[in-house]
Amino acid sequence: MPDPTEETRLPPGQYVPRGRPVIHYGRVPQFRPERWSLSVFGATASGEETRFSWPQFSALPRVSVIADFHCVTKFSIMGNEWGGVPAAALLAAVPPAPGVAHVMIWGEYGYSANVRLDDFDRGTTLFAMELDDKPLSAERGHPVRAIVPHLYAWKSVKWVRAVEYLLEDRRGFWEERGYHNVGDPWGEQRYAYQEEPGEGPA
Ligand SMILES: Nc1nc2c(c(=O)[nH]1)N[C@H]1C(S)=C(S)[C@@H](COP(=O)(O)O)O[C@H]1N2
Ligand SMILES: [Mo]
Repeated sequence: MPDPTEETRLPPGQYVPRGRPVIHYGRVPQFRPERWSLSVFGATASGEETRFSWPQFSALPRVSVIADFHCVTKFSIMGNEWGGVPAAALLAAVPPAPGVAHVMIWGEYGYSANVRLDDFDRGTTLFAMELDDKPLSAERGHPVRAIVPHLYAWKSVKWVRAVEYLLEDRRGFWEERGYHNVGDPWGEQRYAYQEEPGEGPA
């Protein structure tokens, strides 16, 4: 049944396609649990890096979030149910140092996206392991992908392997290639040339 609220939930310039595209740059990595880890490094409160093994990461608290998904190429996938570890649980397990206002989310093969700590530390930002009650498929980011649903989907890094706490903001993969540093779909913050003072790294 069509959902009548979808139209009002759609940010400007977006449309709902048929089907659900899969988009990423480069290859789909293979998951080897015994070799996998997720590191939290950079400006941590302790000064130390924390590395979660697969069993350790899997044991963190879980949430379920229903959210829409907006790609800067203008398609939106509405009403996804993501299950996984809330970003807040990672921040609680590994507190950032005072002064951290941005984080870099790192995927396999060097893909990265920077987000403001305020955007990371939202109830709806999570490290998803399930989509619509099924484990994520390999091409959608298995075993763990970031979901930052209120920002354009290039920030929702698949195959996450690290989170870096930043004392100074730095551009990630697409942000270095001309995309907006913040990426709010409601403000149509698509490209870097639209950035206002203070929205990008100094
Ligand atoms: N590691 C990684 N994550 C990524 C990308 C990528 O190239 N590499 N592309 C991003 C972009 S631009 C989009 S639109 C979404 C697509 O997610 P989907 O394949 O589940 O639709 O993944 C994002 N996460
Ligand atoms: Mo995208």
